[in-house]
Amino acid sequence: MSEIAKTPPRFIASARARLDLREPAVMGILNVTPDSFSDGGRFVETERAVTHALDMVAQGARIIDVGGESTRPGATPVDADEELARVLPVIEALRARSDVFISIDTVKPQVMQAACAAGADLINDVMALRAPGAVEAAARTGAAVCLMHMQGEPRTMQQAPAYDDVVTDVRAFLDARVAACRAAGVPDERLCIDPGFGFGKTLTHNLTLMRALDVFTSGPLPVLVGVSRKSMFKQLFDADDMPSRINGSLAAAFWAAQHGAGIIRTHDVRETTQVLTLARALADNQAMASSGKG
Ligand code: 8Y7
Repeated sequence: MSEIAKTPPRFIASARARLDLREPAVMGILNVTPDSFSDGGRFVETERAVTHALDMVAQGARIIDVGGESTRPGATPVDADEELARVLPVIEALRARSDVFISIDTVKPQVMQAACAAGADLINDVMALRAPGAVEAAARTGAAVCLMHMQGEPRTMQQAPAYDDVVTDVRAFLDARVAACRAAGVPDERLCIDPGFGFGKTLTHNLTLMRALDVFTSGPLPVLVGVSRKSMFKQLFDADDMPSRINGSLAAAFWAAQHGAGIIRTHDVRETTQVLTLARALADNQAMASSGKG
């Protein structure tokens, strides 16, 4: 591979801000689905979420991904009003207290629009803007967009995932969604792509995509990789404990960084930041020397 092809795109931009991706950015996951153990109400939940977000920023996150609807298989769908009631106060409060790049994890055009008006910079859509009106809504916001591949829908996607060739199929899907965005007037500097690990994929599909990550990172758009704590590690290790899942996630994050990923989505920001620090130190010993650690 040529040096040029090995150099992934250097940034992603919203109308408000530009995020430098010459070093991979850590995206911290912020779930704001109601906590059944909390009786403090929405205000308390908002404060707790913002505190967690600011902790993740202090630990190295450069993007916070705010999600108000679980995409786990079997999760209960929520309507747009409820989703907005969960995420908007968090986005507003976080934007008031931090300059961090804020991502909104949603598939609903109405939520995209309101979240971006409240200060979100990136629309992270596991449906890749396939909901009616989503491409147009995203184009209007001026926000960046992450287009993720998913086969099927969350409720049933793990029942019998099947591909002719998983790498070619996922690549073709993402190319088509990128084309739809370009046609709606979204410039490339606002786009990134994601093979969607675990979304309608067997363990073998996930491993095949990870092995072939260069197919995605050698293109013109930044690549987001999300493997944090996913059940692929439970299966691979035949172990059902959280430390095993985190170990797998961190090792996969290292692989992803070595293969040109621009954004790593994770629950474990401090640990993932350390992994990226190691990847950086191995890639360029000048970084260590100039940081005074050499
Ligand atoms: C991903 C994601 C989830 C991912 C992107 C989980 C919202 C499931 N996974 N978004 N969302 N990529 N872009 O286990 O892999 O975190 S939710």
